[in-house]
Amino acid sequence: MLMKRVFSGIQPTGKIHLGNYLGAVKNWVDSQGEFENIFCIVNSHAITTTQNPQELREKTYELARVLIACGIDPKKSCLFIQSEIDEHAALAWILDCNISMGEMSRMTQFKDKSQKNPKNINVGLFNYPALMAADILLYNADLVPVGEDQKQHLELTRNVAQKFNRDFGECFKVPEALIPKVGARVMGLDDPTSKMSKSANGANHAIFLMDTPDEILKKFKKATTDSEACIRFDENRAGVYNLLCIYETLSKKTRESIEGEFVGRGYGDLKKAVAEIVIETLRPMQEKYQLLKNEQGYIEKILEEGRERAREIAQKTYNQAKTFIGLV
Ligand code: ATP
Ligand code: LTN
Repeated sequence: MLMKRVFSGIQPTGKIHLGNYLGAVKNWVDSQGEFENIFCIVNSHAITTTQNPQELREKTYELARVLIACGIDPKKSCLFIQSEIDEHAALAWILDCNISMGEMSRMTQFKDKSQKNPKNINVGLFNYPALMAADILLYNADLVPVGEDQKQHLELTRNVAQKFNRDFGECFKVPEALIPKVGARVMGLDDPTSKMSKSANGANHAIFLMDTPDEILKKFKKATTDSEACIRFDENRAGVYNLLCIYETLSKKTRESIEGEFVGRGYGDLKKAVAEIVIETLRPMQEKYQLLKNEQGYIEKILEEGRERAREIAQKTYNQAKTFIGLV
């Protein structure tokens, strides 16, 4: 039987954080044996917000190194850089012409990001979901493992694929989102009402995967909680709920047993326990990351092989789409 194909992407916009890991990357790593995997560093998406060119180049390779350190195995998964395959931007144009302004205007990420950065509201930011749809559809992905925030973009991807297939013939596979039951929406430690994000500013907002144990402990100690004393999974108490969910995902314990563990204990104990499990989870990745730093040319080689494999698939789908629509 043919393996299902997974495709997912991550932006090299900043340091990768615990939300990226629990919402997406952990699931990419865990399911490597089960699926055929294609993972993409989406640097063309990154330029929808202002980037320093030299830093963007560096962050792209740095992210590849972090992903390998997290457990992406180049023997099992294809890893490549989006801008190296021209077909992404080219298919996005074809999709643009098949997505209505109404549907695109409903995307909430555009509204959030343009509010956060009113000085650079560009057409690419508005159009971002069409490029994301192109990423996915080029590779005939069955499944797309992402965090909760990407659900709406996946719906748009499915809609445009279905519309294209209806109007021009069966060209695209209609993909499904794969959203984890826990960890799909890790919130900022300083503000548990907004999702942990690479582009947020607060010093105490996110746990980065390469943070030292000291930094991790300090950040958790300062995490916003509330004035109630009892430690329970209660979505209305966002700060404590966020800490408990992180603990739940990493400890793999049930909610009942976690609540039992913290009966009669205070927030200080909870914060310490969460910090410890995060530190222990990240330790082997941090060690591997340091080792990879010394392996000259290793990441470059993985990305080169990834590019060749990705190109083969992408060209085929793109040429098919061009034929269907009458461009060849
Ligand atoms: P930015 O905030 O700069 O837009 P980001 O932190 O959302 O960036 P992306 O590269 O856009 O990071 O996302 C990579 C993956 O991580 C996506 O699948 C996304 O759904 C997931 N993800 C991002 N933030 C979180 C979060 N706080 N909780 C769970 N998953 C998340
Ligand atoms: N839009 C996503 C990143 C992304 C992606 C993709 C995820 C770009 N292309 C394709 C899955 C599949 C984000 O902002 N997190």
